[in-house]
Amino acid sequence: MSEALANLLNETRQFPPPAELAANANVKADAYDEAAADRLAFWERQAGRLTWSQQWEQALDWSNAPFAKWFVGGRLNVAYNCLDRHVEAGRGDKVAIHWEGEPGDTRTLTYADLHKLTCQAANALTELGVTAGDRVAIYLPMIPEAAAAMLACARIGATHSVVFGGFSADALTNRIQDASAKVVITADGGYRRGKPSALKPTVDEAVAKCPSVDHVLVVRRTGQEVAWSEKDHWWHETVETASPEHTAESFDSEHPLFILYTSGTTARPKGILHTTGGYLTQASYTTHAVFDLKPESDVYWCTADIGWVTGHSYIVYGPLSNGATQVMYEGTPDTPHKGRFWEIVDKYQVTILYTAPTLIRTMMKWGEDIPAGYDLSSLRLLGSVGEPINPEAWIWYRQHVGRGELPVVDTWWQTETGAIMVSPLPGVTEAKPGSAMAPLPGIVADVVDDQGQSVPNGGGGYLVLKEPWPSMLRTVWGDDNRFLETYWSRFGAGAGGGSGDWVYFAGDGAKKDDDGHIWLLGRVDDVMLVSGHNISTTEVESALVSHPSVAEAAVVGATDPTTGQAIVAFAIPRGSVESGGEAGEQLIADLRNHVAKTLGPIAKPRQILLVPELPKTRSGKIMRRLLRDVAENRSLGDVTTLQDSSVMDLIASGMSGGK
Ligand code: 6R9
Repeated sequence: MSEALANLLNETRQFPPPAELAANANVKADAYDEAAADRLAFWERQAGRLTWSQQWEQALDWSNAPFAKWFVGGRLNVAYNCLDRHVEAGRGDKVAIHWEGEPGDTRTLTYADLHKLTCQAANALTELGVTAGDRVAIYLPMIPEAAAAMLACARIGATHSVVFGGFSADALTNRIQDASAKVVITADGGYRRGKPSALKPTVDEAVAKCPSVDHVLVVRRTGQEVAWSEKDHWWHETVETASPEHTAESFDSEHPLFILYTSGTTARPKGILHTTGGYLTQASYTTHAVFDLKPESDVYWCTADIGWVTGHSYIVYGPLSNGATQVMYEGTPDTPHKGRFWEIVDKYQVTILYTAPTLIRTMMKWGEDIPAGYDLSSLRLLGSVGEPINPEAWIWYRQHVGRGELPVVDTWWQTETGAIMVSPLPGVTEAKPGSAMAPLPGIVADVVDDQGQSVPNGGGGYLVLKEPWPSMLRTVWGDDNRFLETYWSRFGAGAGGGSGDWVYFAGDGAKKDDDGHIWLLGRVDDVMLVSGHNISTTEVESALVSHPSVAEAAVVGATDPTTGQAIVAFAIPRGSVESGGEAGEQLIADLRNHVAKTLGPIAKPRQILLVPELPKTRSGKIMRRLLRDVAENRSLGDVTTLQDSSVMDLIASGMSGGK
């Protein structure tokens, strides 16, 4: 067994919440005590924030662990909770979505508008033969119809499987087949990087191999030419002509709400199954607690795509169940110019912004002059999700987007957890840049060593969850064994030992600092073993990003005859930094010394390459596996999930001249 993670980074800055936010926060410090006193009663109170047509009898049935049932016997309709109840309470005229298309076209949908569209889509799907329990695949750009399609499925009890619009025909085919989807909802195309990008041909190719699909519903977005078959129906001829009257039926709390395939940086994607009552309870509560969302006054913007879990929980179900007004944007952050995001914040007076570290680091690379050119004074809270955020990127975000005063909530969670699990509370926590801090009220997380023992403060190991939570995945679609093996067989009862308690293995490395706060250190598969020490890629990357010349960095362990593995780093210089020729050589030497000085000599990279880009998944996570291939001079593995495959050519050509 290898050593626990070496604990290298020593970040001591700490930022208390602004006094006014703290005084008016939705959730205060007593929530932790309340939840600790009686966790299930706490979650029952949060479930009570929703409207149920039938009260549950039991908060949690864990008798068949790790297969959970939450709010047993309760019945509710998710779409009713996201739409009807706001309309019925007289808030139908409130804006639900300020939509901004990439070319600059806009639409405003009130709660009444979104309710109507959802009811029409529900009627149209029913007309196409979709009934409760059927699966519907959704392959759409970021347009309001995407939210309406998801809500329409929820409304009639069909289980949706959203597939990111950038995925290939093969990826779409596999996902449709795995779930035996009956209907696909798509569009002719969407706008990306300044031009229409087709979707329908990909669906045609996939559907040809998917006999389960009876119908394809097509939204007209770009007006591109499309091939047409007898399975195809235009959304505007089917949905928009359907009756807007639809009464939402209630479903069992454990009715399957959606399947979402994990981005799977390595293996075959897993269909993560989420159900109704528990999922909505936690998605809704965390939106209220972590973003301190005030539906009367806030304008919320989550920049994720609905093809990812962040889009499910924090564009659709969390914000809408809370009655929020939000911004939805179709396109890329640099179209038509690099200030597009800040222009949108300024235009809609966004108050809460939730984005990803990859975006923040890209903005760092482009330079602070860009956000400085816009009025960002409406913002009051900033969030981050998707990867560990390097302390320097956190500070940059707070400084250049948050005027040096806004709280930043670094939210750790996964497709599998369904909702945020470890995060500061913006009105309570004295946040440390780079730390997700502490499990939210009602969540029991810990960092354990190889034997599953809780590590002391200052120690490193694996992040685990020690008690079930309402929005937990219920299984891997069609593969209970994979569910058991992947998440529950590493520690605790599932490993055949321990006290009989079930322990969820998240697959992330983590450490506890001297105060017991949690720092995420990247996927366990990415950890490096250098001269017998487990070193996290995240810490070395954060040390590199803390150098004023570096915007972004990725670090991998490459086989080394003396040290077992050696650290190889890929770094993107900041916008104005000179990095060619001698200046580049000098910068590399400086960076190696900088890492050694920050983290200690054990972490000094053997080699650093200055590169213009890094390989990322389409959800913005760095694909270290491919960089390992480059560092070890292997031919590249599967590059199909890369956002931009030409990046690897750029990096490989830099490599031949390297070292
Ligand atoms: C929500 C989402 C999950 C993996 C997760 C971890 C990484 C997400 C993070 C974070 C450090 C954070 N991750 N948030 N790592 N700090 N705040 O991203 O879901 O796409 O399933 O990815 O993302 O490695 O295990 P998903």
